[in-house]
Amino acid sequence: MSKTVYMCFSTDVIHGGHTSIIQKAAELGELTIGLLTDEVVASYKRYPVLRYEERAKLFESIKGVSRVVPQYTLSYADNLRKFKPDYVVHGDDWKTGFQKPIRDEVIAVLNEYGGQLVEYPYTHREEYERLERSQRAQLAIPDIRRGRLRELLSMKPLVTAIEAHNGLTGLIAEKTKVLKDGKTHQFDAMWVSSLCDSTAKGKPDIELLDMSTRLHTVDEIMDVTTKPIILDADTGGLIEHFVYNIKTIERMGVSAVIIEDKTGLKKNSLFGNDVVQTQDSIENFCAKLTAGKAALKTKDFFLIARIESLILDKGMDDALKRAFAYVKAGANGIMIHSRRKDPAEIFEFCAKFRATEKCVPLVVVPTTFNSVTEDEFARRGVNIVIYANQLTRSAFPAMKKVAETILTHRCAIEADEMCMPFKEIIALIPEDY
Ligand code: SPV
Ligand code: MG
Repeated sequence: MSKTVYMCFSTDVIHGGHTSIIQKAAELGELTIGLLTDEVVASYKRYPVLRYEERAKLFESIKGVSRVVPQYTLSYADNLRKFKPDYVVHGDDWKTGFQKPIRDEVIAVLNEYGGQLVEYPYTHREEYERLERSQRAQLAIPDIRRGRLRELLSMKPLVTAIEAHNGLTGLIAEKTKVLKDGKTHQFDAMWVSSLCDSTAKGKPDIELLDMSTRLHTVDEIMDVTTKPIILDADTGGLIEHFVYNIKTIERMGVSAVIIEDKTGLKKNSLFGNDVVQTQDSIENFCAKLTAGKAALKTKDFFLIARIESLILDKGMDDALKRAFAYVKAGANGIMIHSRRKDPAEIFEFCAKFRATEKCVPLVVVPTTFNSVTEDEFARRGVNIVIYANQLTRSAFPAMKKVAETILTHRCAIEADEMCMPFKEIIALIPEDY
């Protein structure tokens, strides 16, 4: 009986190195390609420029490939137990580094039934690296970046975003990746927070930074990243100004803007009723949403309405009434905010909103109700989780402690163990685009 062979691929750029290892694998027996699904590729590497169906066609057309099947996790385990191939073929580059635990698991699963791992020397191709860089550069183009949030929402039950307020925090949002239980995790998107943008500039979060300054921050982040951006546009300002600003924001390649239903000198929501805050009328805020929607030029962009009723103790009924009115006025999504540690009111809102609105994306910012896991939010119908300020809140005490340590010792060596070598920091920074 002929032998069977299994290989896994994620790539949307096929080069000679791929085809030659495929030929060698096909000589060992009937070759199945496990192709990582779009969701896995996006969490493992970068968002795929070609979607699964197109990548599958590419692989099916290569001589020696007998079939292509989806691989739903970075871990091979499920597919190996299902297909029980005699051989798994891979380049020898995964013996160390990020993929080593995946390799270890492949060997363990093959041992369960007597399969064998066959490794060939990895061929480093400069041409591939160049193509890969150009694919990444494509992802940063405004017209391509903008639509990615919508694509991610259609691909995954829950999309995550982390705050970025400059190029460096943008790079952390772009590049941070962890491997856990055979899965890779990355943030899907970035949140350009008014609170953190203002704080980074030493200013209060009272809509003091003008739109040009905020968009300069967005531009700085866009310059070095590819992930989609959700912009916190505070109240959106006057309707007459908002209709111009939203067009600029959309044209820049931002994927979503969130505006909150407050008026006047807005204060940060986490202050709640400790400061004077006024909520907009439903009529006026609906008019702002409708006017904003009318100004848009693409179908990719999300205008998301943020409800402050729970922040301002106006009650659940008010929050729900507003949510339904805002959707009717044209909002493409709803953000519900709360400053309680207990997530009960958020969960109640989600259940009641979802009972009527099955598809409208629901956004939460779990700064205070931070014990809730992403899986739990997804089960309750949430689509976007925003980690709105954690990078600023972690960097600030670290910087303060180092400044105090240097002042205390009047020498820098004691602070050294708290500092990362600059060599490691600049490893994040792209050398070319
Ligand atoms: C921000 O990050 O600026 C926000 C979210 O608006 S919050 O600070 O929780 O109001
Ligand atoms: Mg804000």
